Amino acid sequence: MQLPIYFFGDNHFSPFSTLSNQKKLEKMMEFIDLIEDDGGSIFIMGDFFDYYFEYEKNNPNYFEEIFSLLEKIKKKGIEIYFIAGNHDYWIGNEFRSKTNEVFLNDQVLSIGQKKIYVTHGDGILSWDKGYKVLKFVLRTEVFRFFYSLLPKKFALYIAKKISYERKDSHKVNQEKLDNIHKELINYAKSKWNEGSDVVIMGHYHHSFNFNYNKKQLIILDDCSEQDFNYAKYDGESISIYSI
Ligand SMILES: [Mn+2]
Repeated sequence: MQLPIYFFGDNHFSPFSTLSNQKKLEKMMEFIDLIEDDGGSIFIMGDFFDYYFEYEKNNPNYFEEIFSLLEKIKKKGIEIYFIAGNHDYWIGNEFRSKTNEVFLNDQVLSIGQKKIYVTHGDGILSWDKGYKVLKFVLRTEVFRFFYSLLPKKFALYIAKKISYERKDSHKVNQEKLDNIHKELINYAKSKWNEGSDVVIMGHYHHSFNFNYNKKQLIILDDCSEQDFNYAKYDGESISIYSI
């Protein structure tokens, strides 16, 4: 993996052609223009797509524009890595071919001076026990097989419903937010104890940066129409930016 590494995610590109999608795509192009001279790698932290399910054949091309952008990025010599989020773990060979490498599970990057633990961030909170079971079921090959038998239109309808409800769940009050941070800091501590210096995640759609004894927990905000949030790791330190 080439340095510098740019981490971002939660773009939630929709399979439906919308104005919001277009604006997000323009923001992402702005970001690519900014970094392309330095080369390096982009590390997409999951939920890049709001809904993604790749069929074995006759795949609908909902994401043609995004795929061609990824191809352009790769041609510029920038490497592309991707870790699956809860909205886009049904990736397949077509998406893989646009990237350098795709990860379905958490990763530890040992490049430069720091060890970086990368996770999308879902399934960590202790009160999310039901979701942890669901996460396991949704990721099985059996589920994937039966889901792929559904008419594509119907599958898309389900996806729209799920996506809408999940978005709503991101609206939380300060007390809930404090509790979430407490749990995520504890989670980060367990990774720091295993030797990682930085724990980086997305998923929670807000920005949080916690430093403790030279160790760091970074929660990246999403990449919306207005703001493209990212972290840059140059091999020595990791900093957070927004454009
Ligand atoms: Mn997520």
